Amino acid sequence: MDKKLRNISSGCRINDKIFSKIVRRARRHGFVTERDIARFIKAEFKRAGAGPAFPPIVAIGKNAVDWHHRPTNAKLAGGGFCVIDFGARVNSYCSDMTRTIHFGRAAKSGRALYKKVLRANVLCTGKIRAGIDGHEVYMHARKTLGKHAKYFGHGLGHGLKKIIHARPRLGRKEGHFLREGDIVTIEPGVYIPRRLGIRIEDDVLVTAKGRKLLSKSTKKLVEIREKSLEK
Ligand SMILES: [Mn+2]
Repeated sequence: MDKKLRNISSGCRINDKIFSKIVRRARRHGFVTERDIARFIKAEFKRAGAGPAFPPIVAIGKNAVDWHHRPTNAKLAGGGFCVIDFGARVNSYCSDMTRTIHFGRAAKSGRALYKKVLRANVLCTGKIRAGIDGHEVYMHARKTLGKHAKYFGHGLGHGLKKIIHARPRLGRKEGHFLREGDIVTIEPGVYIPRRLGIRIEDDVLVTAKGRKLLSKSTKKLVEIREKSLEK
């Protein structure tokens, strides 16, 4: 296995472990604000002997409309969808994962929207293979999102190397052909102004025959119940 794959795979494993710890702690009401989760992620990177590939993004409710949101003291409880975007850096190599969880019970409409983003994530990942143009996969995401494509304002993904936003790009520009051994992100998102943001991002290895998913965290919608509703 080459150095890049070894280190990014190890970053992905660290991300998976951290995400499951976040969910466990959130269920015990161990986080009050966005910053609490961001702080936890950074501490966990350190524990794992890794660093951050970029400053973690934690964005609750309408804060997630800005997909580069910096964590604030905004309260999480009952705040709706929360985008958590982070990646471990291992021996300089960057990994990158996003999960969106829900604080409080999700409404039917929110759940449907989440499913739509998840569908784009899964279907686009299924299109990854050596030789395909990243732009084609990006266009497939737009098609899958249908009427919500207008709320998907960023690229579908990017290469991962020692820099976080590397080539090839899966976006508006044509001619970014994927090659065997590339590791790319697949990160469709929907951002409804003044309301919410949802993004689901995995790291995917391009293989000769297709692809291998390196991010293994669950993509089933996680809902964090409110304290007052517990018996
Ligand atoms: Mn990314």
